[in-house]
Amino acid sequence: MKKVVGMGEIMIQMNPTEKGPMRYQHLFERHVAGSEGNVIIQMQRLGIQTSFITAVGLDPFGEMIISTLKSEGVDTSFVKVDPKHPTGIYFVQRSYPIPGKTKVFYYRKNSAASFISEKDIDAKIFDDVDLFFLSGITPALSKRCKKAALKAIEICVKKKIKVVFDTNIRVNLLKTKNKAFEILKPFIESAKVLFTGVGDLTFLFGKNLRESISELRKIAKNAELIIVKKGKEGSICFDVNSNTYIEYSSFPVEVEDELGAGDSFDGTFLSAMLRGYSFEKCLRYANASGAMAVSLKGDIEPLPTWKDLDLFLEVYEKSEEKLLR
Ligand code: KDG
Repeated sequence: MKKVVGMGEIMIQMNPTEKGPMRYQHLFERHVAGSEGNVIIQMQRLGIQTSFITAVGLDPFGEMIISTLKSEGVDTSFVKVDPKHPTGIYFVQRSYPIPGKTKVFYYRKNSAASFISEKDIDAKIFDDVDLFFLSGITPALSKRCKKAALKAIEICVKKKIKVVFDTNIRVNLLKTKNKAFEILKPFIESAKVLFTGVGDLTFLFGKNLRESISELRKIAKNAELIIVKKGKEGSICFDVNSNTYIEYSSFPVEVEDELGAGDSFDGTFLSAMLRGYSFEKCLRYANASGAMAVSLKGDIEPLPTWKDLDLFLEVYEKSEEKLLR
């Protein structure tokens, strides 16, 4: 069985029962979410053996995160409980001021995860591992986190483990384009598989899509695959070895909460890739997964199994008879 390790911050997500401005929200649902954790849970759900490096506070929220990871089957041996710093929390505002778009309010400064340091990264975490996943959020959390993430990458390079990186820009943490380049560059350079999105490319390069991808390629010296998520416009996979672009269109669905779509996309693409599927098939499954993620609240709850994905694709691409009870 393939083994994958992820690293990042998982938080408590407070998602209001209603869409609209935060100032009028009274009732909230409590979820557990965090970009890299979402990717890892998606992969675990698709039959990959996973493990996650993170830190949570010594508080009930940290307990919720650990029990969620455990209940999903993710190995929590490398989750640190930090008695000095709290678990991060964030609030979600759906469909306001832009219909269909989600805005977030973070309470994550000095969170336990932002105190992950090099000493938390032990080479034995990576024994028999096939792939390591992290995103631009982790090194942006703090200088300590960046050093820890670089140490993890160094170990992976030595052990010939495939490094997968998603640029995953959070302006809230990276602030400016220059800071984003400074923090993300070494990770983009080391990645064998690189995920990004149209928003990230525009933020970094401010050019049209093809030009931005070729700018990114100049930095991504080790990348074999560059995958660009285009939301409603579908996705593109650039296969560096054969110099080919593969495109796949999206599946139109009603958007309830767009958070987590990119993560379910990544987790599904990687799981399909580890099964040896063609890049076209990887994109087809990943686009389906992203569509399923935006149609429900919460990041983890909508993450599909292979059976869910196959049913979704059959109904979307063929007929509704499969839905008969
Ligand atoms: O990808 C969804 C994430 O944005 C969300 O769960 C919170 O990890 C998060 C972040 O840093 O924005």
